[in-house]
Amino acid sequence: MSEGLYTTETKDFDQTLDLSKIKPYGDTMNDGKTQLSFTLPVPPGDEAVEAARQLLRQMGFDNPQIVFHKELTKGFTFFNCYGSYTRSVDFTKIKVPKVESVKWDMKETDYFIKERIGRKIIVVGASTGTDAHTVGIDAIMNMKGFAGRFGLERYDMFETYNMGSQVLNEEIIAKAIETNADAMLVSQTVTQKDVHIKNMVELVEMLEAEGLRNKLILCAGGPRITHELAKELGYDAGFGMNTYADDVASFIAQEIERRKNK
Ligand code: B12
Repeated sequence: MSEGLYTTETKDFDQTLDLSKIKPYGDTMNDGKTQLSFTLPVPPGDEAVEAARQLLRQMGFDNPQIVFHKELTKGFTFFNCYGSYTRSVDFTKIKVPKVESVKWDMKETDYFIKERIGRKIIVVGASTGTDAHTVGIDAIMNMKGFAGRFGLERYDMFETYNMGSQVLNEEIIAKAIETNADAMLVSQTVTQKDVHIKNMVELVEMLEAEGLRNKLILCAGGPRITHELAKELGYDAGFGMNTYADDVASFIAQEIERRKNK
């Protein structure tokens, strides 16, 4: 066996990591290798594959490969593709607004609330508007929690009211008034036609009209919610995917303390 042909040494590969120019990693650094899929509104065939290839080139991919395609329904073709992405982003310049609080676990948060606030924090939550997705709000609020982290119901120092899904803004506001809530948790999963924005803005307007906005800590969450978006829409904080009750519990406890000291 000739030396070198089967060598596993990596010295020939590009190993340069320049954070000011990052691009997708496939097999080796800076190769730009990316997998993507999309559908075109044309029937399958050579012309469809060529159209997909040309689109990939226009998107900035070198060596575009269509590795799979299949008719989805009459007149529509689905593609799986690979290509080497040619552009890059400057990772050192990226700034993402984040919720400003120290993340504690359940025991630490309970201890802080007991010591510094001296009473239970009351929270109402729901998946609002027409949104029927309950898994996200349950992950945050229910006893069992999510991925090995308990939800707010499990905390000694939170009193929680999870109203479920498809709850109208009027209903969650009424519950906040009835329970004298400190915080309101709104979950929004469906974002088609920006329905979440309309719904979230309407809630803020209704709270302002009731003179309640400044009395409540208002948090939004969901797979497409960012802290930046939530702040823009008039919320105190926004939480996206991979959030745990720990994140929002720490934030609420610390925000109550901050407001006390204002
Ligand atoms: C399960 C599911 C359903 C179930 C919901 C059952 C239930 N009881 O919840 C059913 C079948 C009912 C359903 C229906 C629909 N669904 Co659906 N569904 C899903 C699915 C597969 C999983 C969602 C989920 O449970 N995720 C797991 C949880 C744990 O994640 P999460 O919600 O992101 O929550 C986390 C964070 O976001 C955050 N979080 C969430 N909320 C909150 C709130 C606060 C305050 C905080 C702090 C944090 C927080 O914390 C959570 C834990 O980390 C997704 C696809 C996917 N794989 O994600 C589609 C998906 C969400 N559904 C979708 C759609 C389009 C629909 C329908 C419109 C389909 C239809 N045409 O009928 C309907 C809508 C019904 C309605 N009126 O809302 C789209 C949404 C697209 C969009 N961006 O708008 C998705 C993305 C599927 C897709 N790719 O098209 N769906």
